[in-house]
Amino acid sequence: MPPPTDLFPHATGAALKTVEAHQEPQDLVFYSGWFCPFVQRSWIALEEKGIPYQYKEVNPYKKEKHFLDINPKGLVPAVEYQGKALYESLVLCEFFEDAYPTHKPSMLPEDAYTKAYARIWIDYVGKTFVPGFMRLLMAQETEKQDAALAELYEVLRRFSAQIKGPFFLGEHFSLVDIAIAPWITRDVIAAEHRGYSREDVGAEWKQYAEHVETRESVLRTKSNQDKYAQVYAPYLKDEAQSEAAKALRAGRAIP
Ligand SMILES: N[C@@H](CCC(=O)N[C@@H](CS)C(=O)NCC(=O)O)C(=O)O
Repeated sequence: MPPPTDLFPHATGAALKTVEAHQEPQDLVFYSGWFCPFVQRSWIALEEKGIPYQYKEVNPYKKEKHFLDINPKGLVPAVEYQGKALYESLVLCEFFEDAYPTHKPSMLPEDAYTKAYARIWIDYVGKTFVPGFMRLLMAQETEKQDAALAELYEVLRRFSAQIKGPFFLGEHFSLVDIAIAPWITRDVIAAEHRGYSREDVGAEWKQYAEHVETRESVLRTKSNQDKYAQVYAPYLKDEAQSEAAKALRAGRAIP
């Protein structure tokens, strides 16, 4: 199965309009892959804050020298800010906060306790939810799929029990919501192929997911659903060759 960017080389739908609106050179160059949920996190943050950026589509699977010079891990998202390179989706989101303090709203709470609390749940999304979601898609035998689904429901129920509503921390759309939003956008794949349903997680989760997926910044960074389906096809057959898929298969943390 070819990597996603060979299947389809650029964003579609609402995300394409956003790409087209961000072609002018800027201090911040955003190296993106339209299909990537980690990219979508940083992209949502840029859109929320109205930060000027130049969008550049790269194929991270090609590991071209120019891109490896920017991110030695060879993964999107990455940025060049005034000629200096940075990467890692959540690090980038926090960098946007620090480098553009006048661009509101802030994605992290002011209060020190609440900020640390938010980071606990951001960490939970990255270390517990995202691998759980991928394991569910990659599971092949029925028993393994059932076990992965039951585990994902538990993971999401623990998260849901903390949702204040409409967003995780209440009225304030924050980095916790951004951290998980791309997988809410893509959970239809798990629904169509692995028996997942938002209702089965619980009413809080379903309502929360609806608030997050209809947030303007989430919609503006979303490509057409049929294109995501193509991207996930190799995961569903456990044939994906991304660094994340290889790490999960080997029982390692995703890079
Ligand atoms: N931990 C990284 C993960 C980024 C990541 O895995 N990006 C994928 C696309 S979704 C990638 O660039 N894959 C290329 C590869 O696996 O070779 C982050 O949060 O930015």
